[in-house]
Amino acid sequence: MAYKKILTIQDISCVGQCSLTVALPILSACGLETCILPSAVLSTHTAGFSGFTFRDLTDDMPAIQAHWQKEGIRFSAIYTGYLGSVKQVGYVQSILDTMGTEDCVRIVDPAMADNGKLYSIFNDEYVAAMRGLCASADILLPNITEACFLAKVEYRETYDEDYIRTLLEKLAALGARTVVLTGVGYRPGKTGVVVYENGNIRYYEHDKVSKGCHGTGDIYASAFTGALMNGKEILEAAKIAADYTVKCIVNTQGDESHWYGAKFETALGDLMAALA
Ligand code: PXL
Repeated sequence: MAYKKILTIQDISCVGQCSLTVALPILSACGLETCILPSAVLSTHTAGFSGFTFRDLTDDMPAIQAHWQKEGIRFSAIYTGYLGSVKQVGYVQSILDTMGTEDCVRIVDPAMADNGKLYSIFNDEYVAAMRGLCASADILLPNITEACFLAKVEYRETYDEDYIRTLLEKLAALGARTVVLTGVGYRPGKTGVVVYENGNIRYYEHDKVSKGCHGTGDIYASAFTGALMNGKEILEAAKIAADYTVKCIVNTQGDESHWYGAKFETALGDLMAALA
């Protein structure tokens, strides 16, 4: 495989096992040179800790991009996650549109919501900005809550295949070529991932671990990007990422002191083996 340089844009939560502290090691383990653009620096993530600090890095972005442009730096993939502000979404859109190689894959994880609710720092204005970013994505990687906010569809805990198809059609209309929708389960004890392209739906069902963990969306998106950039076909990459994420959650079960994230390091060997 040709050596690939990829860029990931998301926050640094110094403690909490999410975003860049997850993406960087996972992508490196997948054999990819991983460049980062931190969207913000937080003392911890925002889901369960209180009193966290938040340093927004929006205003640093144009100069960083300009320097990379001057150096002729280009990326084979650009993968975005949790961003810091509405204004920043515009800068990230410019990076997606201009900083890729000719065959660059643009992956947007609209990391902003879960379990029917937006994360604490986000609002409707941010959701509207995210809708714009979807148009620059080759692959959009939402969970069902994010998909509902983006597509303006009512969030439901239980649903059928027609509901999911409508959701996917509305999401695709925002402009992404492919949608990979996570956390789709039609039966008790099961969940899965749906790949939607050109009106076609493919589905990978797997076991649902009863108690989920924070940060698993970031683990999933990072492993998916790593597998895809190792030449795996989209559904195969979606499966590899799902199996890896399930292992990370299983390996974290029962450790109450580790409520804030998943022990993704413990299963990196399995991920690397799946790519070999
Ligand atoms: O895992 C998503 C995520 C990323 N970054 C920060 C978060 C969260 C989820 O809550 O708070 C700062």
